Amino acid sequence: MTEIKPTNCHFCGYCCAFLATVEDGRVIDLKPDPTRYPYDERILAGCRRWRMNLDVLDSPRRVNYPIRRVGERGSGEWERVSWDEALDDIANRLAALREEHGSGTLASMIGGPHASFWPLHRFMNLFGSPNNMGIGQICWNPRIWMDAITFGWTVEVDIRFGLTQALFIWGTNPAQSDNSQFWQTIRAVGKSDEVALVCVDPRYTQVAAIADLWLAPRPGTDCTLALSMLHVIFAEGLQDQAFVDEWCHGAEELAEHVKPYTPEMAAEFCGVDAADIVRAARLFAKGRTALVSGRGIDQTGKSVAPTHRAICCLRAVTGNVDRAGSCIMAEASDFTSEVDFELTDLMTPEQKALCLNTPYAPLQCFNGYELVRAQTEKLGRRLPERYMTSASPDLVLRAMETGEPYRVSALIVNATNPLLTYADTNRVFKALMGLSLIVVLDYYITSTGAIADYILPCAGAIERPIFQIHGGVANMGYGGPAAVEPYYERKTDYDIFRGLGQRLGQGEHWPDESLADAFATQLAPTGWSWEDYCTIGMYHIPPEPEKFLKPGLDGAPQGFATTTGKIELASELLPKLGGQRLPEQGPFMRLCSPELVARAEAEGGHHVTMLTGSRKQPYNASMYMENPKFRASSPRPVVEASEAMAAKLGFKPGDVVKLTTDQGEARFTFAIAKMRDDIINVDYGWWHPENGTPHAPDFGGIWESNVNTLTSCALQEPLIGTWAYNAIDCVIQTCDEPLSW
Ligand SMILES: Nc1nc2c(c(=O)[nH]1)N[C@H]1C(S)=C(S)[C@@H](COP(=O)(O)OP(=O)(O)OC[C@H]3O[C@@H](n4cnc5c(=O)[nH]c(N)nc54)[C@H](O)[C@@H]3O)O[C@H]1N2
Ligand SMILES: Nc1nc2c(c(=O)[nH]1)N[C@H]1C(S)=C(S)[C@@H](COP(=O)(O)OP(=O)(O)OC[C@H]3O[C@@H](n4cnc5c(=O)[nH]c(N)nc54)[C@H](O)[C@@H]3O)O[C@H]1N2
Ligand code: SF4
Ligand SMILES: [Mo]
Repeated sequence: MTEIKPTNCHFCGYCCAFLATVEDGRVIDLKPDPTRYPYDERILAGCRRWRMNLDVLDSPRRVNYPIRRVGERGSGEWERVSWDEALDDIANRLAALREEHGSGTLASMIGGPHASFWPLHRFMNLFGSPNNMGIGQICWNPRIWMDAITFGWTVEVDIRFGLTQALFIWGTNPAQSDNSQFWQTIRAVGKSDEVALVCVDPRYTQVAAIADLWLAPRPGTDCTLALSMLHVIFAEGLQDQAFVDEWCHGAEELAEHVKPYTPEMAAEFCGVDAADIVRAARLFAKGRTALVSGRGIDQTGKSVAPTHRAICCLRAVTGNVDRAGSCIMAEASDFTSEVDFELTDLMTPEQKALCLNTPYAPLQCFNGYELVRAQTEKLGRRLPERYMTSASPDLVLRAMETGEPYRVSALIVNATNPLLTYADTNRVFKALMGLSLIVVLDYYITSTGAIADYILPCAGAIERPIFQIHGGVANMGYGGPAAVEPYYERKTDYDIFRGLGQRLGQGEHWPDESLADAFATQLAPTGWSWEDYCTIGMYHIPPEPEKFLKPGLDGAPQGFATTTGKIELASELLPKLGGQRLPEQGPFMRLCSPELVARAEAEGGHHVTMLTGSRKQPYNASMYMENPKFRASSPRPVVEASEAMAAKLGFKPGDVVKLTTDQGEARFTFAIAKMRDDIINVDYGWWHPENGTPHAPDFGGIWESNVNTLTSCALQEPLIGTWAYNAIDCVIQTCDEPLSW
C-alpha cells in the first residue's frame, strides 16, 4: 500500500517540511511540502543537502542494531547484541560505577543541535551527575548569558524594510552557515539603499562582498572595536538620550569608561582604519539597527563575555533593544519549557555540589544559574539549565585523567563526534581510552564510536518526530511527525534514555511511552494537540516589541528583569561572580610555547594567528564527508591565506603545509582567499568516513588533517569557562609528506 505522509528533514536547524511516499513502511520518495511550515522555496532552492535524505535513511554505513565491542578498545571488532542485552548491561555497569565512585562518575558529551537533548539531560539529572559536556560555552551560551544579564532576557534579530536602517553582521557568515534563508534576507539588505549593511569579519566573506562597510579587525579584538564605537557615540552625542535616561543603568560610568577607547587607539589595536570605526559608530546610531553575531565572537577565548557585553551596550545606548526593526526580546514559551522538561530541580544539593565548574566558571554552574534565574524569573522566564551549566571539558577530562576531585569513569556520547570536533584531540583520545565504559549514540560508526564499548543505533529525521525549540528561550517550536517507524532496530534517543532510565529506577519520571507522546505532553499547556501541531508544523506566537513599557503586576511599566529593573550597562550582577562591571578587552589565548616557535622559525616556519572551522558548504562539521558529489566539489582540507600572506610565507596554492601547536600537528593543502594579511583560516572536521569501519591506529584518519589536534580547551575565561577556536596561534611550515586526500 502506498501512502503520502508528512515529515521533516533535519540536516540543519530549519527542519524543512516534506511529504514522504511510503510503501510497506519504507520511504520510496520525498518531496518538499508547501502546505506546512517550515517550508520556503528559497531555502530548498539553495539547499545542497535535502536530496540526501533517502540515501541516509538506508545508507550501508548506518548502524542498524546495537553493537558491542569485542577485543581491545578501538580494534574495530563488534558483535551484534539485542537491545535488552545492551541496555541491561550498560545499566548494570553504570550502577556499579556509581556505587564505586559516586554519581558524578558518569559524563556525557553533546554537539550541534542535531537532536533534542533534554532526554539526555533528564537522564543525567536523575542519575545524579552534573557532568554533561557540551559545546554550549563556545556556541550560544555566551550571548544568551550576557543578553540575560544585561537585558533580563535574550533578544532575537528583527529586520524590517522601511524601519531598519542598518544591519551589522558581526563574526558570522550566514552565506555558508545558514542554509540560506537568512542569507537571502542579507542579500536583499545588500541590494537595498535604505539599509546600510556592515560586516565585521577578518575574512572577506560573501557578506563582506556586498556590504557597505567591511571592518576586518584582528581576530579577538572585537571588544575594543565595540568600545571604541561607544566612544564615538558618546563623544558625538549620538546616543538615544531619552531611552538611556529612562531605561539604562550606568550610562555615565560607561561614557567615562570608553573615553580612552579613541578611534585612533582602537585602530592601532584592532588593525582597522580609525575613519571606518567612526563610520560604523555613526551607522549604528543612525536609527533602528539590527545585529547578528556568531562564532567569530563566541569562540575567541578570554574576551568573549566582555565582547558580548560591549555589543549589548551598543544596542542599548542607541535605543535598539526590544524595538521593531532592531531586536525583539523573546517571550517565555507557552509549552512546557526545556528546563521543566529536563527535571533539573530533581537533582539533590549534594549532586549539584559535584559540579566541577563551580569555582572555575562561576557563571556557568548551578550557583551562577540561580543568581540569573532569580532575575529572569521576575518576568516569568527561565533559561535551559543544563545547557547553561554544562561542564567544562577541561575539568571533566582532568577528572578522567587524574581521578581528581573524583573519578569520572563512564561516558555517553550523544550526537557528536568529539575526536574531530572537541578541542585537543590527543588529550580527548587519551582520556577516553582510559575509561571503563563508553556508550555512543549515533547513526554511524564514527571515529569516536570506534573507541566505544557500545554503539546504539539512532533513528534520524523521517523516522522520528521533531519539535525543535531552540533551548526553549522563545515561544516557538517547529517540525512534525515521523513518516515511518525507525528502520531495522534503530531507536529514538528518547527511547534509549528512557530504556536506560527505567533500568536504573527512574521509571516514574519517564511517563511518556514515546518521543511523540512526550512532545504531546510538552505541548499540552498551549491547548494544542500533537495532531494540531503536526498539521501546521509550527507553534509560534511572535513576540511583541516594547514589552518593557507594558504594565507589570503593580500596573507600572514592567521594565527589564535585572537587579535594577533597567538595562544594565554597568552590571550589578557580574561583579558578584568576580566579573567586570563594565566590559574590558582580555588577553589572547596562546597555544605555542617560545621553544616551539623558535624551533619552527629555525626551520623556516612562521608563527601566525589562525581562525579554525569557518563554516563551508556542503559539509557540516565532521558530517557528509562521504558524499561523492560533495567530495568532488570540495576534495581536500585547506588552509587559506591572502595573496600577500602567501608571498610572505612562501607558499603557492596546492602546497602541502604543516601546522603545529603545543597540542599537536596537522597537514593541509594551501589555498588563496581574501582576508586580513596577518592570519590564516583552517578547515575543520576532516576525516575519511569513506574508508570503511574506523579502527586503530588512525580511527578513520583523525591524525592527519584534523584541526582540533592543534586546539585546546584549557579553561581560561573566568566566568563561562570558554575556550577558543579563533584568534589562536600556530606555526606553519612546508611539509614533504603528501596528503591522503
Ligand atoms: N576547531 C573547531 N572546532 C569546533 C568548531 C569550530 O568552529 N572550530 N565548532 C564547534 C561547534 S560550534 C560545534 S556545534 C561543534 C559541532 O560538533 P559535532 O556536533 O560533534 O559535529 P558533527 O560532525 O556535526 O557531529 C555530529 C554527529 O552526530 C551524529 N548525529 C546526527 N544527528 C543525530 C541524531 O539525531 N542522533 C544521534 N544520536 N546522532 C546524530 C552524526 O552522525 C555525527 O557523527 O564543533 C565544535 N568544534
Ligand atoms: N555548512 C555548515 N553550516 C553550519 C555548520 C557547519 O559545520 N557547516 N555548523 C553549524 C553550527 S554548529 C554553528 S555554531 C553555526 C555557526 O555559524 P556562524 O557563526 O555563522 O559561523 P561561520 O560561518 O564560521 O562564521 C563565523 C565568522 O566569524 C569570523 N571570525 C573569526 N574570528 C573572528 C573574530 O575574532 N572577530 C570577528 N568579528 N569575526 C571572526 C570568521 O571569519 C567567520 O566568517 O553554523 C552552523 N551551520
Ligand atoms: S538541509 Fe536544512 S535547508 Fe536543506 S532541506 Fe534539510 S532542513 Fe531544509
Ligand atoms: Mo555550533
